[in-house]
Amino acid sequence: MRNTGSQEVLTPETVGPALLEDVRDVEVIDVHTHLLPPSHGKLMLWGIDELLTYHYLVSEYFMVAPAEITHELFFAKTKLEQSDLVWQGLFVERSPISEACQGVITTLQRLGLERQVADRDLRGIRAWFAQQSLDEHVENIFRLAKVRYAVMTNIPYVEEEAQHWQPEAKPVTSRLRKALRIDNFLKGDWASICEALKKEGLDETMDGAKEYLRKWAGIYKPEYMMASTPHDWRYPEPAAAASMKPLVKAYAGFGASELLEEAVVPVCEELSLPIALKLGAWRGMSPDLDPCCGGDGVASADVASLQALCAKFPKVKFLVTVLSRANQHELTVVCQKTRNLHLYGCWWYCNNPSIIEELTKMRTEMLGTAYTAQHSDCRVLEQLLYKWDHSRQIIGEALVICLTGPPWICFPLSPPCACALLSAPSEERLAPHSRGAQTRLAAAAGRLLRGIHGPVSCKRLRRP
Ligand code: RAT
Ligand code: ZN
Repeated sequence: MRNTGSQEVLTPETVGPALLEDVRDVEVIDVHTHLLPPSHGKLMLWGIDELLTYHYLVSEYFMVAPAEITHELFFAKTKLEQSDLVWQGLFVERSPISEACQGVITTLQRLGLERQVADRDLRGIRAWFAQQSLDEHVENIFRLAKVRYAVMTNIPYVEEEAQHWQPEAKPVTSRLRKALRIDNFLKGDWASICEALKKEGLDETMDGAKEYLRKWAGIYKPEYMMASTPHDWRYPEPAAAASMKPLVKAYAGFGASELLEEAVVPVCEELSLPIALKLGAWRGMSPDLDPCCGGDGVASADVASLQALCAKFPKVKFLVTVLSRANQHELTVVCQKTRNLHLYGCWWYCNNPSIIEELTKMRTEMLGTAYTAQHSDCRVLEQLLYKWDHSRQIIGEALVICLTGPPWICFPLSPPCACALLSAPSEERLAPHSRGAQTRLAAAAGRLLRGIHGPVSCKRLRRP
């Protein structure tokens, strides 16, 4: 990366290439993934067969699969057989041009497997992966992708996962940090929360729920608590749920707003943890694809609910990303007005080059560098390579346009730096509002601005 401390003067001609180089080379922090460490055994997904059976690709495969390949038939097959089918359908019989297909190609190229790709030699590709020693391979991928560390998604009430954390926590590489995922709280799913409480020997009460969150925060030491909200999530909840008769309520338990206000928020305040929300996934829209995690669709979310939540709890830091392109502009405005809200990433169906480009330009125009441009959402280790390569290219190009496009010309006074949007340390980006995060964020923004625009803020001059 270029030395941001030097006084090199950039001109309108040199600022573009310098910025592209910075964005390409900066070591990023990946604030949301589904990666898990090698010590978690089969939960850690890696290798060509996991890459080919990524749910984006399986969903795409069913668009072109022969009619006799039903969902039932496909999901009854072994991973290897599924991967063969996807390879044949999307990479051999057709040109792999979708973003998810291109991703596999970029990944294999980055691993030096161009020849095998050109020959459509899946066997050769499998043989290469089989030779890798896992711990070294993990390190190699993070190094090649220039990712300093990635935040995992850790779900305490999924038994398969929990067994790796208690009674004893397995070792976790320093390349991975933790996030405590609690979708069932934001969903108001009291029945499943009670099941989890029972398993832990805790009271099935609000106090028990708080104790549960404290306990798992103690085990994970997470960067934040997080949840993807139901597509029709509202805060506060519509009156009907809130005004249930006491008897019905005793049976139904607590609603999403109550759980948020009386358990999640107090524990996050107590532990100085931010709350990361993902809005707009329509779970189970196509249940046939649920076995591969591909059954979810997108819905426009209620951004006003998010704004109401942030206003009600000004001491809590909220992080947010939305799935629907239709929500993006409204959300950006809300972020600009809401000091305890931080926008991150182009999520899932928005993680496509055309949308990343559009969102990066809009966000930079409206927020400057006060947002986190991207997260990868990787499920399979090697996806770090393509998700970051592709995003870096598009984000870099979008920033060049923001900095040099008409009708303004920008004269940065020292070399640009991409840290702002891709790698502000989580201590600054994720710091809870209540612990002086404003100062830290302001300082970070200042540094980032210094990075991009030089020690003196950028001079904007009208084109003559
Ligand atoms: O992008 C994905 O892989 C989705 O299936 C979801 O996991 C989503 O990212 C989420 O975190 O809910
Ligand atoms: Zn995710």
